[in-house]
Amino acid sequence: MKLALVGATGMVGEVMLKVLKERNFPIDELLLVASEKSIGKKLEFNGKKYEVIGLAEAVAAKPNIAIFSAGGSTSLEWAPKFAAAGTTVIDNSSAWRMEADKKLIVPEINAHLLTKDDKIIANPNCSTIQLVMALAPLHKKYKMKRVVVSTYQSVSGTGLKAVQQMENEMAGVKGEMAYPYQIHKNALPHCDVFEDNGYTKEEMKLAREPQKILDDSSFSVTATAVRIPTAGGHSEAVNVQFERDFDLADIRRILHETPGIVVQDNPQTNTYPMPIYANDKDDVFVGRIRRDETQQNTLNMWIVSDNLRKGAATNAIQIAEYLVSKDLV
Ligand code: 11C
Repeated sequence: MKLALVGATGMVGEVMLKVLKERNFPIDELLLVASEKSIGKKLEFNGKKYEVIGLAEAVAAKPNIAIFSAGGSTSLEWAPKFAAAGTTVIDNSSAWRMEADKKLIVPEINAHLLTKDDKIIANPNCSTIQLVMALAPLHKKYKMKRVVVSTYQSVSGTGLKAVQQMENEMAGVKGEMAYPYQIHKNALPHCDVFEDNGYTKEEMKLAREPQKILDDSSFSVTATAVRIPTAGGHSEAVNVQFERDFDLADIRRILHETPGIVVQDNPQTNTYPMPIYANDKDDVFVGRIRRDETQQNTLNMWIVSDNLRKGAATNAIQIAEYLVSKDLV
């Protein structure tokens, strides 16, 4: 297995290396790839030093799989070049997600759709992944009508510059700004850029990606995405209206039995998911599970997950693991 990691020097790239090692992903040859300015840099993996190479050199090396975490424009330009060389690309950016001929994969939900012909596979947005992980098994049984989600997103979703902005502000040090306002002691109802309809791109990803992953356009999702001064993971307050009435104990049982979900829910002991617990873990944590008493067949819950792990690196590596296990690369 020849594996290329494109964007190896970035924040998600760093987590990718950690997760690859933890999961003992089978690698015979590892190519660490980044933009021009990082070529020649040395990175360590599994006790061995690797020199970072450029994209053209990596395409020429014809890896079996290339996991991209280098932003949309790099993916748009380079993923087709890797694909043309026979490499299967797993892309973390939003570049290909909504293309009709590209699959949008959360392995626990729809990896079975993948074939040898899928040469560019899209990894969903981090806030979408944790949302659909909890919604998918509930939808199967009770059929969703409408979802209202409000997110509380980690600065790590924006990248290193944003983490540094928060740390500088906490230390009272002046520095570069990743956001239009301070993030320390603040909440910004603004994740990613604004679109013409008044929603942000992040909100529209939440509104559109779940239908594609669940292969069902019969339900709708509306979102408000908010950036908060935390670094450990994204949190989501989720209100779900179902077609059918449900039993709360059954909702808990379904979530409890779903691989990748951990239920943390006990008001008596102040037990609920938080980024400080989800940080550096692969699971999606669900709590505050309760009936919406103002509307029929409606549930409220709180979902937290590490956006750099299940929301990015882990999900992409699980896709790679699936491809290897089914002999699709
Ligand atoms: C954030 N969800 O937290 C974003 C980061 O479309 O893959 C990932 C952006 C994307 O701001």
